[in-house]
Amino acid sequence: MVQDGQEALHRRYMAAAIRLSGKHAGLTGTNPSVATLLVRDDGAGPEIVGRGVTAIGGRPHAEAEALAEAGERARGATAYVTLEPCAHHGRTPPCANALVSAGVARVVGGASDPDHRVSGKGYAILREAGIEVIERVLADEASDAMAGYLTRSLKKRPEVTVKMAISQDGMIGRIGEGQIAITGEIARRQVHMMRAASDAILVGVGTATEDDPELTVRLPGLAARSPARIVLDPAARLPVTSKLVQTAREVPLLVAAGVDADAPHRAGLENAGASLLAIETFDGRAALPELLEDLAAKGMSTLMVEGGAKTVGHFLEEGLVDRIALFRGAVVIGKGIAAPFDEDRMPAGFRLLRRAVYGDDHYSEWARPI
Ligand code: AOF
Ligand code: ZN
Repeated sequence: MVQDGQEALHRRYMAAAIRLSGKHAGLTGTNPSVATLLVRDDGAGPEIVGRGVTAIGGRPHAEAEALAEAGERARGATAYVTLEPCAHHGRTPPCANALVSAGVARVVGGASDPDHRVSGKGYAILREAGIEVIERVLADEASDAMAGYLTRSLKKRPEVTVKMAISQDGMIGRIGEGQIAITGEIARRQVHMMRAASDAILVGVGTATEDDPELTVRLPGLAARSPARIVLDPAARLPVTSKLVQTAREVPLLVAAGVDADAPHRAGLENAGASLLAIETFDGRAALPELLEDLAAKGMSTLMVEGGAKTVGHFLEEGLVDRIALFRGAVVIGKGIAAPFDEDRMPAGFRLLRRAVYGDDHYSEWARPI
C-alpha cells in the first residue's frame, strides 16, 4: 500500500516535470528540452524546492537550473528528471555529478538517453554514490515530449509530423481552388503554436504555388519564433513572386531543388534571398531520406509537413512519418479532394495519443513508436 502510494507520487511529479519541459520545446537547439523537479518532504508532505528546464539554446541543463534554485534544500530531496542525467563533460560538468554533490537522496528518471556519452552511465554514477535510482517512470510520455531529439539521435533524421485538416465530409480541399478554410480561428492558432515549436515546416511546390502560403508564425509575441520554411521543389519552379520567396529575407526559406534543375531559375531564387538545398531526384521525385539526413545534419530535430496530399503521400510511402496531427473541421465541402486517411483509416502503426477540441474543430494526434 505504501509502495503503491510512492509509485503514484513518482508518476505525479514526473507528469508535472514532463509538462514543465514543454516550456522550452523547440528552443534548445540539438539538445532536448528536459525538466527537473526537486521535491523534499520534511514531514509536512512533499514540497517542490527547485524547478529547472534546459535553458534556451541548450545549456545550462535542467538539473543545474533546479539545483541552483533549491540551494541547500536539495540535500535529501528526490530529483525528478525527464531524461537520464548526463555523465559527460560538455560545456557544463556532468549533471549526475552535480546531483551527487548536492546530496539528493533519490533520482527518478523518465526517458533513457541514447547519447553514447550518457546511456546508462548517468544512472551508474548516481548508484555508485549510494543514491536510489528509479528508472523509466512514465518513460513513454517523457520520450514523446522529446521525440525530436530521440528521433534525430536514433534515426539521424528529424521527427516528421504531418499536419492535415479534413472537412466534416472528409475532404481536404476543392479541386483547383487552392487554400480554403477548413478549420476555425482557435485551431489556426494551435497550428501556429505547433509551427513555433518546430525546427522547420515543409510543403510541396504544388501547395506553395496554388495556396501561396506564408508558413510563418503569426501570433502576438511569437513572430520571432517562425521556423525555417522548406519547399520540396525538384524542378525549381517556385515563383519568385510567391509570398514564401517575398518573405525570404525575414524568415529563412530553403528550396530543395534538383542539382540539374533550371539554372537561371535557381539563381533567381537565390538572388531573391532563398537558400538552395541540393537534392537527388528520381523520376522527378525528391530523394526524401537523403534530404532528411541533410536537415538533421543542419541540427533540425523536428519537421512539420503541411501538405499537399502528394507530398504527404510521398512521405508516408517512404515510411518517414512519425506523427499525424489531424484537425477535423466543422465545414462541409461537398465535391472535393478526398482525404487520404482519417481517424478511422489511419496508416498502419499509428496509435492515438490525444484528442482535443478547438472551438468547432476536433483534433486528434497519432504517432508511431520511435
Ligand atoms: C541533461 N540535462 O537538461 C539536457 C541533457 O552539448 P551538451 O554538453 O549540452 O550535451 C548534450 C547532451 O546532453 C544531449 O545529447 C543529451 O544527451 C544531454 N541533454 N542532459 O542531463 C538536460 N538537455
Ligand atoms: Zn546534464
